[in-house]
Amino acid sequence: MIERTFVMLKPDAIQRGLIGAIISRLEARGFKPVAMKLMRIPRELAERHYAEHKGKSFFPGLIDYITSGPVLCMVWEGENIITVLRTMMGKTNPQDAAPGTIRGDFAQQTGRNLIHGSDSPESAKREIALFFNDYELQDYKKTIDPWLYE
Ligand code: D4T
Repeated sequence: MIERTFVMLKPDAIQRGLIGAIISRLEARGFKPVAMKLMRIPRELAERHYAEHKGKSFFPGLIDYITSGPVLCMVWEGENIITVLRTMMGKTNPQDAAPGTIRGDFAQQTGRNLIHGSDSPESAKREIALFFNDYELQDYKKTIDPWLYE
């Protein structure tokens, strides 16, 4: 099934100059960008995005980190992308992430794990609505689509 997912390159990805390296993996896989914007997340929005973690010991550090600099917020589309992207990202703790995954190739610690991707269709819907207006989401065909999907 063709799905959409919310993807965020976190401040460490921007600071380390890894935007291109990470995005090129998604493009090469055949996924389609639907929306992108570089932004500094207001604290209140960060707290809503990570609401499920409120009260946990790492929550304040997580909010400080995610609001510490610009992030690249994106929506990407593709076949079963929610699960496939999570696989491409690797485990939350980069030390457990397999080589060949984004975290397994580029990151070292959970608190600096470069990328966020929605973990379910419900999260994707909620997170896309949190960060984007409808008019910012592009519906378009690519001529290469028949070479990706039979
Ligand atoms: P995100 O949501 O950023 O894509 O990460 P994951 O989906 O892979 O992991 P998560 O929701 O369990 O954690 C969200 C966020 O919190 C940070 N974190 C997490 C942390 O700093 N310390 C911790 O012990 C955990 C579990 C990292 C990702």
